[in-house]
Amino acid sequence: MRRVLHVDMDAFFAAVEERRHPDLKNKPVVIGGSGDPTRRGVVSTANYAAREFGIRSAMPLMTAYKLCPHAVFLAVDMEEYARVSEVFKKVLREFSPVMEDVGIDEAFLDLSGIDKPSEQIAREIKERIKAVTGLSCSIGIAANKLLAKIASDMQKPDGLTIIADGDVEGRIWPLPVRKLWGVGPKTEAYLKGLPVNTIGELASVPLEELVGHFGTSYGHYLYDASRGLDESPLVTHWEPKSISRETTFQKDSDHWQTIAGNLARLTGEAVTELKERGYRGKSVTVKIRFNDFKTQTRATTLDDPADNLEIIRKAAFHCLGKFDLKKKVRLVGVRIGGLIKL
Ligand code: TTP
Ligand code: MG
Repeated sequence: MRRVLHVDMDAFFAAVEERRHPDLKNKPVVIGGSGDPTRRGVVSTANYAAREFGIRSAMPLMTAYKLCPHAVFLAVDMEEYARVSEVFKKVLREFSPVMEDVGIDEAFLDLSGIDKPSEQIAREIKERIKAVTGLSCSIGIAANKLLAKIASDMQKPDGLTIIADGDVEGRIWPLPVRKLWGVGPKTEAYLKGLPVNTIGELASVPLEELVGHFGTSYGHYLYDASRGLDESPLVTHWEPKSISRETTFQKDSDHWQTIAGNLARLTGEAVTELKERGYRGKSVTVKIRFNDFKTQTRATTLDDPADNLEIIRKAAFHCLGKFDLKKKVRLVGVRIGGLIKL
């Protein structure tokens, strides 16, 4: 049986800012535009304290300011959010290689091949994400993407919702149609006129009628979706642009031997995968993240595409030599890029 997990980070941009600025805790925080509510711009997100004042994503900053003048308004720092996004997606890939990256703060993971109860996997993922990012997320698990995404939204924040077979009538049908992926405000308004408000009511409309209203393709989609049916596969990237390995130390280290030893091991693993998959690489990049989360990379280009361990390890050590290792290191990684198929 298929098992799909959906993760959505809680109040994502705001949570990243709260983690960086602990003094923001328990204050209403609004992220949007340049962070100046007297200037044009919309709310990207607000933390839960600010949402209590009615502040929502996509609302003009000026409106948010009127609703809660004492909220803290901050500018969008996309670079930082993208960096944290990569960190939590990396955690997901540690659990299963079949991951679909859907947005800056959400992703699907195929759990079908994992031999552990759903709840346990979800708890482990939440713990790991919390440990490496300091942030909470909400997880939904179900037989397909459609239901997993609905589930992750059901108990926000810090939620964990598992939709079992047979739960569709009891837990999905009472929800408003808008909760279905692919039902936007227009379809919602149209359905209201029928009148169809809940997913259960939608499921009671005969297929021919739906096709009459919405055409063959979308009509069939709504018919299946209202029954919790969805066979769409996870969209992953099959052709790798690069092969990489990285590790976060249990304890931050400034011990050169430890860093170099790990780099040698990771390079060995990456080269093994390179060979197994029949590639040669043209570039080698080493990544170091320091204990203040500052991340640096140093790269080198090989004379010829290679899959030889000696050559690639030498290149990796050449890169390592280009770092100024003054601070403690929390993560070291290596990436072999410029891949060509043999
Ligand atoms: P969401 O997951 O929709 O929202 P959220 O993570 O802030 O809150 P929730 O706990 O309800 O999941 O979106 C993720 C991020 O995307 C959000 O933090 C900011 C950004 N975003 C915008 O920039 N504009 C928008 O209109 C929305 C909805 C989100
Ligand atoms: Mg979110």
